[in-house]
Amino acid sequence: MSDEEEVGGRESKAARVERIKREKDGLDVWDDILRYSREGFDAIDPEDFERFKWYGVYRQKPNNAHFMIRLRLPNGALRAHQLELIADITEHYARGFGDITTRQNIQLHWITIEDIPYLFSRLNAVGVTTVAACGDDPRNIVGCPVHGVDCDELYDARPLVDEVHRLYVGNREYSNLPRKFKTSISGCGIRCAQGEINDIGINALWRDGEVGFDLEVGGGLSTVPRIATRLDAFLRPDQVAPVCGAIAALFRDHGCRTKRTKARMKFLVEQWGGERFLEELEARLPFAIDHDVPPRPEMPHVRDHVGVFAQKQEGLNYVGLTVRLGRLTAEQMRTLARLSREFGDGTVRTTNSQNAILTGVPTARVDELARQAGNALMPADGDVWQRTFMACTGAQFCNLAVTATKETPGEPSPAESALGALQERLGHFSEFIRINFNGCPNSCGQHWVADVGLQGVLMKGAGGEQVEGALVTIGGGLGRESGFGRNIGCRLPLTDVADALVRLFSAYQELGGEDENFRGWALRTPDAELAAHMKGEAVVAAAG
Ligand code: SRM
Ligand code: SF4
Repeated sequence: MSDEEEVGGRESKAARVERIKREKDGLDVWDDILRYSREGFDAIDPEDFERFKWYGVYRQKPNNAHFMIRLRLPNGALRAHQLELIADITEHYARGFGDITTRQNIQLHWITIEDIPYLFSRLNAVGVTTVAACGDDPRNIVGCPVHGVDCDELYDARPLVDEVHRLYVGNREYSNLPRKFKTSISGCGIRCAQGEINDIGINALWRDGEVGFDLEVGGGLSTVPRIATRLDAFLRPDQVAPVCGAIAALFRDHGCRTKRTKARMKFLVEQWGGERFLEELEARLPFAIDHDVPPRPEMPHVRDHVGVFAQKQEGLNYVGLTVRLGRLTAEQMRTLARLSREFGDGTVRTTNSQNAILTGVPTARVDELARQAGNALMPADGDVWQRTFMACTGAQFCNLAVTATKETPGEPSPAESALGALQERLGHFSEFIRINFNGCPNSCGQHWVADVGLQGVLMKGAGGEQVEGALVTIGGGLGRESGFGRNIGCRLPLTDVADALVRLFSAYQELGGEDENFRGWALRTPDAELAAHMKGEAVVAAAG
């Protein structure tokens, strides 16, 4: 179905979704879910599939009566007993595995409509919700996973995340937005919550000995990536929630509702510009915004919290563990929960780079914790490849996927093969290099902001047949020298991706300057040369 205006009298996708939302709010579908759970999959009104998203329930490909459920974890915060319950559900209802997502949530697949009410009642009983995890509403709020413990933190923004979460979730003021709406709030010293690629980015910063918050709006990825526009606003902590509410309302009232591809807030910000956006925002607030905002601090290229770090609480540490491609077995979930109880403070925090962090670990116990986590294949000193290699869901379950990423039943996993090849053939790499693998251009796995981005495409194979491949983007990143990856004109069959990555990083090791990082080398190396390295072709001919 076209996303654009009515085609040949048929309802466009945007018109259909808008009508579905008008006729019955997504939040009103719960009683129907209960009914369908009794009557079975075949009884489901196809239009209610759309509304199910408001409860974090999404049809999984190939749509054979199974669903993905997205557990909404504001700030990626979990208590051990919550993760133990998720592990039980994973084992008994989700075929044994779940994924940490790029918005710090956990997703489970293979769930049936019959089981949803029971599973949700168990999750709700331990304080885990799925409401507004999907749909045209405010999605999970990402935040710094080491809030409250990190020595370099400017402000513990967790209470603010919780306040905005309470404001957003289940609130009919925001349950019919033009499209998904993403918020990032943190007091992190390295801005790991990536405000610049969210609809709202709120980050702590200093001004004359006082901490306030920086506000940026209209960031996003997908097929039209955009870095958020910074507004002249210095917010006090008590202004954060009203500002988020007012921005969501602005988007609700002014966002595009006629084309799904244009219905994100970044297009409204682009159309209005920062100045008008701020005026419109202020007109909705009961207080004046302080416009005296100091320059933005420069952020490092490395923006995660993996590894072992001393906490601000003396004698305690947080330990960031690497989770391979974000995928956890039920057993690994139980191990994380157990380790957090035995060695830490009983919390497990998920990260937007699909990893997990345990906090409150006494110094004397760090080594044993790291040993046990390593045995469970979640090493704290995970090499850079496992630490930073991210992959979206891909064709295994995703309705929009062009290619496989993490896994396709019966076939080698392209992401796993590539990660394995880098680990085995290049071994330890001291530099932080971000490789993000997506099964289509939507960029759920954030390939635009990766050093090396892989975007699933269909292409011609050696014999002229159509094969699954990856289009390569290089040089993306946030923080210092931020920018989106550039298309270097290189498409590779998925079966060649592992070798191509090894060749690319080997070339960098050989040709990069002594103090030059991969980013610097990739920026100065011509596209054709990078592509030739990846394809194993003669570099001189390609560069010439
Ligand atoms: Fe996403 C749609 C998975 C983060 C941009 N995304 C989808 C769907 C629902 C497609 C489908 O119909 O099946 C995928 C569900 C497959 C499944 O079963 O898992 C899906 N998106 C994901 C996750 C699970 C990828 C991951 O492996 O981590 C992430 C879940 C986040 C969460 O927990 O809330 C995920 N998606 C993102 C991000 C990254 C982010 O938010 O930082 C983006 C880019 C940022 C942005 O929104 O601009 C993203 N997803 C999209 C888009 C493009 C939206 C657009 O504006 O055009 C779609 C397609 C759509 O909405 O029509 C999409
Ligand atoms: Fe699906 Fe594409 Fe998102 Fe991957 S990037 S989860 S393939 S929509």
